[in-house]
Amino acid sequence: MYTIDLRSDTVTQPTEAMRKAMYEAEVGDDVYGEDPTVNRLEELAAETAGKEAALFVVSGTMGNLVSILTHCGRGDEVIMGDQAHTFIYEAGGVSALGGVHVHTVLNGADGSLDPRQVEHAIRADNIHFPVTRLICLENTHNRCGGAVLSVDQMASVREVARRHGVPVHLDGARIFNAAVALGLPMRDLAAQADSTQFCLSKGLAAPVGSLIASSATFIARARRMRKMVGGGMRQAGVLAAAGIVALQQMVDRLAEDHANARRLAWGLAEIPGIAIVPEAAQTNIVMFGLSDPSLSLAEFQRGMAAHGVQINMTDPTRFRAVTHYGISESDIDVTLRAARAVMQGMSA
Ligand code: TLP
Repeated sequence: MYTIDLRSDTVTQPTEAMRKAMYEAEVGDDVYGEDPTVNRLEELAAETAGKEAALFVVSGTMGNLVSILTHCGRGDEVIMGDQAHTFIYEAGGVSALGGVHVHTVLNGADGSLDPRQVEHAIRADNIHFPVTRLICLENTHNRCGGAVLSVDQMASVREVARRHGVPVHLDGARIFNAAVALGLPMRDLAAQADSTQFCLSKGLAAPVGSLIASSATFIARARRMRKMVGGGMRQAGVLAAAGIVALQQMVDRLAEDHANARRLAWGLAEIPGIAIVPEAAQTNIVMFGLSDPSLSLAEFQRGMAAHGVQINMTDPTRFRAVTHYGISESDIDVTLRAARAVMQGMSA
């Protein structure tokens, strides 16, 4: 059966151009710094992000882990949103592996952090407290429905951080979605953070990999951290080659994913029984629920799967559908017809 996989943009398949570049990639041992394709990707990533240097890592999770371990020592504290991917979905790695203490502040529904709350969370110099060493932002914000943080929203947190001498790390897994939605170069967003990680293997469709971008000294230290967590790769140029294509060819087309997400959100809003705020679909993520609390979300999910449409349940009350390179406008129309049929069946 033809399936429409809206579970995540991580399911994207490499493009023809990526496969060709992977086949042809010139490679070497990257732990010796001798893989020319990895070096080229890291230079391109640094330039794109407007930073001095960049480091290729295997995943977004490793990008955040290595960045946080580079910023923080054992017993230090990192402030992040209570809906942050790093807090919820990264297996507690920063605490388990780095002994880093996580201090959450509430995320707004728009993914933002209130700068006053962040300032309140920064610890005073007192032997009872851990030392606040880092503040993390996420843009776009996954659990807040792909919400985009504006430059001003980021800058307001940066300003507090700077006043207290605390650096900012950006989980920019989908930073290009934010940049395309805002019509800005990605570097304008990265400029609001001291370090950022961004993913190649989400909407940009590369098979593997993320980059950390920051100052040259930070990246040199992060390189050692990456080795420590087992992320030193050898002939990784075969992967980096796809990443170069991702950065060069796949950014502007994210606008199509955003248009498809809007089409899905506004279409779902017309289906009786679906609870959604369609205006909230700013990028490629659509969150929705069922308006009748007695109806089973699991049943709806199964019904959609029976029509060949896969969606994820983010929590017991919400579904997440993510548009991406493998999803066309007509797939959205099929999805909407399936949702209408499933809702009719469930309410009958
Ligand atoms: N998110 C995945 C799942 O882990 C939930 C997804 O399907 O959306 N930061 C953000 C904001 C992310 O959304 C993700 C992946 C990561 C970091 C981690 O990236 P990977 O999966 O490459 O480790």
